[in-house]
Amino acid sequence: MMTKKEHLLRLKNDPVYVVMGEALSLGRKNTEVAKILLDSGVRIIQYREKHKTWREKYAEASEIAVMCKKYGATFIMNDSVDLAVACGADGIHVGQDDAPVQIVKKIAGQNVFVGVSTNTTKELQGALADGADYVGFGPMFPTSSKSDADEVVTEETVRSALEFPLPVVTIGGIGLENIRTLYDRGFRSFAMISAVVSQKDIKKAVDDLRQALK
Ligand code: TZP
Ligand code: MG
Repeated sequence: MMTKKEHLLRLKNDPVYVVMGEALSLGRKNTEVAKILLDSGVRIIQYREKHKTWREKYAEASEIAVMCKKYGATFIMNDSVDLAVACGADGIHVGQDDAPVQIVKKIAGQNVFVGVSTNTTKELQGALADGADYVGFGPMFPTSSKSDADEVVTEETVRSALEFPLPVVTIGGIGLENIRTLYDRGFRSFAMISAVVSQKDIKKAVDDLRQALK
């Protein structure tokens, strides 16, 4: 079993973090996509479904969690602490309107790591003060994958993110055409939905993204 520390080290060192979303997966089921991701070498997977029922989410997320364990991959649940605990997720990712970090830790325990979505310097500072283990930061670019996405981060906020003491996982509109620019700017972790799960050949998409960072 991997420890929380090992999962967090991976967040720092493995640039590819894939967020799943069935509506964007070209008709493939989340469980199917998860298997392809794992076979493509993806080791950080977030389960994110906004419109399924609790039971639907539980059924597929627990299946994916088992697959991730088998591959030694890191499994992160979006939004719901109860689903994360029920599935045995390694981490939980919460937004600014979800349960605060302290509450997440109180419910899920100290062995689960917690990521918080941030869009401003104030939110970055808040996540640090609250005890987050990593932050999601973005949107870096416009995206249509999230209906209620914030504005693209400002240049000033990018500078605070680059000096931030926790792992910073950039998100929003990231793909083959811009990942290298973010890397050259100093970012080291990239969360992507459509650039991976909306590609017909997911393995090739992942390989190309990793190649762009070499
Ligand atoms: N949070 C901020 S932007 C975003 C989320 C979940 C969507 C990212 O999707 P894509 O397809 O990688 O732009
Ligand atoms: Mg959320």
